[in-house]
Amino acid sequence: MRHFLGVGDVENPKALIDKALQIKKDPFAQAHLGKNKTSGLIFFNASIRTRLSTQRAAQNLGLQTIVMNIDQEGWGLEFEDGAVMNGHKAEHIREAAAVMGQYCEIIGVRAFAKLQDRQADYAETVLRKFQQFAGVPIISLESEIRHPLQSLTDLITIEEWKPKPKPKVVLTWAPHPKALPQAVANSLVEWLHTTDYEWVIAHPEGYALADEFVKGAPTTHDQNAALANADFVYAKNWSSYRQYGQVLHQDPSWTITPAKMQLTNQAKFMHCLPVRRNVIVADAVLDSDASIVVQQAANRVWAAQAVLTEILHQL
Ligand code: AN0
Ligand code: CP
Repeated sequence: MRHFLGVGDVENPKALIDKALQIKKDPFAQAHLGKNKTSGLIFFNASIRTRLSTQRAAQNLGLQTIVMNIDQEGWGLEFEDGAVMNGHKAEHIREAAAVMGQYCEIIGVRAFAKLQDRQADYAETVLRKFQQFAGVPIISLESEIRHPLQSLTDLITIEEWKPKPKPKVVLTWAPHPKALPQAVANSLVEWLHTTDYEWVIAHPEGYALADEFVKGAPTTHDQNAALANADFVYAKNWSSYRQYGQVLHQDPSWTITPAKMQLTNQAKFMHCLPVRRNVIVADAVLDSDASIVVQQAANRVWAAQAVLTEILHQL
C-alpha cells in the first residue's frame, strides 16, 4: 500500500483489521520502524481524535510527527490550475505540496467537504492534489467524501465486540442542527461492502447517499424496522446528497433513545464522535453499558498504526 485514501487502496481489508488487532496486543513490537522518518499531519479543519491518535500511532513506531493547522497558520492555498493569483490566495498547491513532500516521508491531510459544489467535493480535490504534487504517500485524515481511518476503526471495533460471526449492523442517520459531510457514512458503507455482515442503511427521505457508495446495499426509511435484531447501532448525521449540503429537517424521532435501543438485540451503540448529546443520541444511551464510543475512539490508534506500518514497509 502506497497511499491510504480509501478501502480501494487496501489489498486485503480483513488482513488490515487483523493486523491492527495484533498491534493492539503488542503496540511496541516495531518501535524502530519509523526511525529517522517524519510524518506531516496537515489539517484544514478541527480534530481531536484523528490528530492525537495518528500522532500516538506514529510515536509507537518511532516516527516523528509535524502537525500544521494550515487553515489558521499557513498561506491561503490556490487549487485551480492556470489561476491568475492576484486575489487573496498567496501560494499554489503545486509548490506547497511539493515542498511539504521534501520535509516528510508520509503526509496525512484532512480537508472536509465545503458542501457547496458537489462535483468538486466528490472529486476529492484537495486530497488528490496532494497525491499529485507531494511525491510521498498520502493518508486521508478525512477527505471531502471519505474517512477511511474511521471506517477501519469501526470494523476493528465491530470485530472485537460482535456477539456472533455475522452480526447485524445498522447505519442510521440521526438529526443534527448543522450541515455535515457524508464522508463518515460513505466510507463506512464502502468498508461494509467488504464484510460478510448483515447490514442496512436507515435514513429519512431526501437523505439517500450517493449510488457510487450505496451500490444497491439494503436501505430503508423505517428506522424502527431496521433496528430489529441489530447487534450494532451506528448513528451519524449527514446532510442531503441530492439537495447537496442541505439540512432538510432535524426530525427528532430519529434520535437514538433507550426506547430505540430496546428494539435491538441488545445492540452496542457506536458513533465516530464528536457527538451532540440529546440530538443524535440520548444521554441515557451514551451513559449506558450499550455505548462503546470511547472504546471505538481508542481503536483509532491501532487503525492508524496498522496503516502507517504498511506504508513504512513500502518506503
Ligand atoms: C465531521 C463530519 O461529520 O464529517 C467530522 C466527524 C469525524 N463532524 C463534525 O463536523 C461535527
Ligand atoms: N472521529 C474523528 O475523526 O474525530 P476528530 O474529528 O476529532 O478527529
